[in-house]
Amino acid sequence: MPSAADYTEKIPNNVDLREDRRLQRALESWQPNFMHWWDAMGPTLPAEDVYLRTAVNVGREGWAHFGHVAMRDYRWGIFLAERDPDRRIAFGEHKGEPAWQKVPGEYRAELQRLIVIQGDTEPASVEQQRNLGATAPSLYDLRNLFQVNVEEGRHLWAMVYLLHAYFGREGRSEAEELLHRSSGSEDAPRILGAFNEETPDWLSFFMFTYFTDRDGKYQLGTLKESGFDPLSRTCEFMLKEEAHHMFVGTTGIDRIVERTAKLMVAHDTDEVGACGGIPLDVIQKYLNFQYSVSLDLFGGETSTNVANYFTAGLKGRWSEERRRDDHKLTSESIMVDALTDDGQVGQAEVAALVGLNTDLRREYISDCQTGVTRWNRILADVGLEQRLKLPHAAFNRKVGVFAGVEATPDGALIPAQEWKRRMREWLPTDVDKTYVRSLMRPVHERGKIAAWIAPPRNGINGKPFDYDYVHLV
Ligand code: BYC
Repeated sequence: MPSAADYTEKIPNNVDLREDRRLQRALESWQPNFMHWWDAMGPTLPAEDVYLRTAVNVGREGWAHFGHVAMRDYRWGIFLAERDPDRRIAFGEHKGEPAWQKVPGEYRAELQRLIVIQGDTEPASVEQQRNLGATAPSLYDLRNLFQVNVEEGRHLWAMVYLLHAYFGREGRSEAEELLHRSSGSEDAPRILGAFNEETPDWLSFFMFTYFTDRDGKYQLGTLKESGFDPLSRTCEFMLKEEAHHMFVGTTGIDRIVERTAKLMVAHDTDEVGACGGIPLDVIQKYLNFQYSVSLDLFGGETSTNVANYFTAGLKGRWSEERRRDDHKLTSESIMVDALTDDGQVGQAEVAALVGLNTDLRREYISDCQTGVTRWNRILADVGLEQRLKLPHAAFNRKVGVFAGVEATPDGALIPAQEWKRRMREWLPTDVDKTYVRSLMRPVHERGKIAAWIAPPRNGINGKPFDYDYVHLV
């Protein structure tokens, strides 16, 4: 299996697509539908070209090529990480058996479902972010937005390839549906909750790329462990692209906090709205929102679906191979969040297999905390005492054990009436959103940046901040 991408083909790929004419024809007939979707639902700001990276090789050494391209001419393709011919399934009841190169008949439905759910999130995020170009704080940020967008488009291709190549007619039909559902639609919404929320401003965008793309990292990490080798290899390569998306989120929030902190110190006030910054309490509310909707993406604390996926070898754990247990978990247990009989937040012991969503969510939560620690260091470094924090797992949840209760960010359960009265202290209000939106004036001039965010430390691919990352029409 070659690892270099073949760009002489209509659909760039490293899977020898030309050897399978039927599959090639099927994908080539999906391609115009994808372009139609991109034109209708993709970025709305007209740009002549953008300084983008394109995958050229999936190997370790230099997989990306950088250059100015018209976004519509971006070469969306199919790239799988290199195949390990000796790979074996690392967990579940098939542990030790050779990884599957074809879909095992008995797991067809479950695998297809996982691939469809994963695939559905990719175009959804492009739809959510489509209008942000019009209010980009700099050409550097605009370029990063477009990079994220084209790569989410490629991730859709990654899942569509699997559906076409391995799931026959049903797979092709699901691939069509991925272009028909749309984020926030009344009739045909995207499958998972967070992907139907709006991303109306850049603070939301950076929170999304920090918290929600990070769910992507963890879910892809579990699918990378899959016994179904083509899925594993697809996810492995997607994870490389995903790292940049989270970088955009982490450093985006760094730069907002940095600017806010500077204004707080310079004007000796928390009310930095008057000087064009985003107040820390508004940043905290956006964080509360995006984190809580992202926690929902891990499903219920206990789930028989996830137990079945694991036992069957379809979806593993984060860092499965580094875990020191039997990788079957048939006799282990785990403590999960639960409500006690007297209605308090507590813990319950359940079989480890049904608690695997909790296991993954915990990995995710501790990773999320690293960003918060980093942002708090920025505050501490300028001598401020205020701190950001992750809200309690019970806060603002719509999925799982806390879906039916209301909780404060500290995890105290409160009556619905009190929640209604106080939620504006914790979640962005219309006034907060209107204020943030009022700051979102485009800065499309080379080397300039909006006043509510600090410039980045470095440019992209060794280029300076004032590089002409995007040529607008
Ligand atoms: N919204 O048994 P449970 C990314 C459903 S992000 C709506 O606990 P399970 C990206 C659930 O489907 C990563 N419905 O669920 C990021 C089930 O339905 P059925 C995306 C929800 O199956 C940024 C029922 O509730 N990839 O890549 O254990 C930009 C019972 O729930 C939700 C994946 O998620 C929800 N939030 O776990 C671009 C990986 N949560 O069976 C891209 C694939 C649950 O009763 N998906 N439900 O009809 C999975 O692994 C699992 O399906 C889930 C849910 C983790 C999502």
